[in-house]
Amino acid sequence: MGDFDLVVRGGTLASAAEVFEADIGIKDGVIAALGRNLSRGAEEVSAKGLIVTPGGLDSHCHIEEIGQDGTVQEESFSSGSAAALAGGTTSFICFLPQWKGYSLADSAPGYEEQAKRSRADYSFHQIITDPTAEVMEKEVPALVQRGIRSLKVFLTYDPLRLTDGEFLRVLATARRLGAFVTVHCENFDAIGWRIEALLKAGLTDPLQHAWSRPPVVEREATHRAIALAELVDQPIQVFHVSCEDAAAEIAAARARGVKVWGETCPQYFTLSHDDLQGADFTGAKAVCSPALRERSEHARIWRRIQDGTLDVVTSDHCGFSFATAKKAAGSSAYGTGAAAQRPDGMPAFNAIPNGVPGIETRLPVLFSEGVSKGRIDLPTFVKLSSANAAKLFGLAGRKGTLAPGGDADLVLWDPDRETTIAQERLHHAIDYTPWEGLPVKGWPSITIRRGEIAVQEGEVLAAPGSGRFLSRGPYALARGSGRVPDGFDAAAL
Ligand code: DUC
Ligand code: ZN
Ligand code: ZN
Repeated sequence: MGDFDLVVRGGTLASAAEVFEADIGIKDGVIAALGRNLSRGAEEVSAKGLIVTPGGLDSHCHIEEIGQDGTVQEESFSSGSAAALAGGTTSFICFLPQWKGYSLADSAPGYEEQAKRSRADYSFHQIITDPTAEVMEKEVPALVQRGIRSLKVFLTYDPLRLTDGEFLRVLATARRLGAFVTVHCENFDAIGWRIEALLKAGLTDPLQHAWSRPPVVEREATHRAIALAELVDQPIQVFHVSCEDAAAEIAAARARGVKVWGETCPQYFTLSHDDLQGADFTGAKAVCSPALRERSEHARIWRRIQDGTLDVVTSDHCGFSFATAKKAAGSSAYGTGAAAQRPDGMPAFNAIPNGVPGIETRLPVLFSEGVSKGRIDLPTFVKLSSANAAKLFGLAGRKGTLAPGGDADLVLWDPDRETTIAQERLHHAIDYTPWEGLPVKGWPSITIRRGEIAVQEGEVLAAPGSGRFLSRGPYALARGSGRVPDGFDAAAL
């Protein structure tokens, strides 16, 4: 018997800090040693000519989510996690729903049981849509005790959105408990007003989804979310930043010392209004919120990635197929308004469920557009794909790391493999990818999850149920800075 269960030998390792040559010795699912010429393992994998990064952590994806209207997003934990692993993501954080008018316990019963089918490790953000005293004073503290330490709020979508008063209540509770808060920032009333006018003008195409929520709508809500978080002194992450307007709000607040972080997604630096204008209603495939922007916005998003304002890239993966959801006047919470029909029988833009599938393509697109095109270096890729999310969500030291003691989640990248993204080769359960035909350079050859080969050359070997729930303990980053206006800490009462 060797010292190790598995040795990954001869690769170029990329961590969030450096790039170096070493073997990786793995024991009991954990990285046990790094070094040259490690002794033999019971199993050996050659990484010669490959780049080895920590496994991806997708800290924002919607999997098998059950809506208040009874609809279930089409991606199951089994299919979604197979797709994640095939694309180099070994763990993810998805959402526990709260239905308005329901306790947390009574919302989407059985959801946590379903998650046990995952092949990748997983955790949850708890969505709060109805912050009653019972929920905030009893259920959320119990949830945090169970290791679910992040809350998600929406400032738009009916029936998900919170008023400012409700949002403040969530922020104050999170601060008392040392939980983290993530926010979808768009102005609900502004969007509703624009939708009404667009429909009145007979403008119903998928492109008008973007017209209904231009950057100013996102900027306003981002500014407001940050201001309220600053008032409470509660750390937040602004989800899916799509434009410079919103990113600039985050950068300005960070410069003042506010604990705010910004996330973006591959759709915001690769897709644009052009994709919303596909023939035969295929523009619906690219409907997501915040909406896609003009192509000229991409360079600005890259600049904000490069300057660290946007320091996490997630998929915001959504399980809405073109045939069954996007074209079918989707009955989903992630749409805005009744299904006004068009003469061609397709739904008006406001009734198309919002969201794109991207859990499998997130890292290959980021690697290709970022590393292969020279926009970011390998340590930055690691920060964006796993290490920064691990810090923000209380998984540092366990995920997103190559250091001994961390989980042996690894991706062996072939940096020279050139291919095009094709639906027929993906593992997700959705019937399209918005990146169909995109040429990419760099692809995961092998994904290792906690020391086991989970995917080899596109073949998923990890079984449903082999993923583990990631319970998260207290951590400093989720704590307030101690700065409150006038020294009066209203959240402490
Ligand atoms: N945006 C999407 O595009 N889909 C799901 C939720 C969201 O905020
Ligand atoms: Zn969102
Ligand atoms: Zn989302």
